[in-house]
Amino acid sequence: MRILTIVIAALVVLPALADEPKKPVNACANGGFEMVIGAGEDTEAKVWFGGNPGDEPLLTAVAHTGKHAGRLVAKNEKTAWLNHPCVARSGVFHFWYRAEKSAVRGKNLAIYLIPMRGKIGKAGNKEIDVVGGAGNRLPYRVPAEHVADGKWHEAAAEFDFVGLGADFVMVSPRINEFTPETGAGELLIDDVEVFPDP
Ligand SMILES: [Ca+2]
Repeated sequence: MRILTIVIAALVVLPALADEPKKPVNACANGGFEMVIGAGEDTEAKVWFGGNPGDEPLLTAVAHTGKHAGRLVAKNEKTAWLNHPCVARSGVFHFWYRAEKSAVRGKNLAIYLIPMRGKIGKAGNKEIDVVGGAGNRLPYRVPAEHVADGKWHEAAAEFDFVGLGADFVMVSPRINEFTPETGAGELLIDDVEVFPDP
């Protein structure tokens, strides 16, 4: 009787384990900005790289989680940019942002997901731009009502760059690059996730 009980229990438990969904893995190694940007080993796949006009710091302690978030600052119409490569061709893109300032009601603030060809960190990798004008990017544009409201906002979108022949994606927050308007602005970003389709 005791043996029979154990066998029945095992038959019930095993299918439940097999059906347990796999936890999605974030393809962005440093989506939360907690690996501090610096020169050194194997940085291409891990760090954010970019530039603010006037060399304003690209990190801030005003974080959504952890100790750091990314920070773009433009004091005029010059471009502020950050890039982080993540290995995915299609899937779900998810992130948090805070729009600190915009001289043009958010119209100069954007978070792009860029389809890329080539190998991360190797010479020759480049944006796939079939339609021209960076038109193959997946754009997220910050709504006017989020500018200077002091809150973190969440955004997510599905993407599919398989048909473009993408090898990876670049997560690319921007001020004043391919935006409908340009001007001064400040944009924070944190907790970036890219979950590739299986
Ligand atoms: Ca963080």
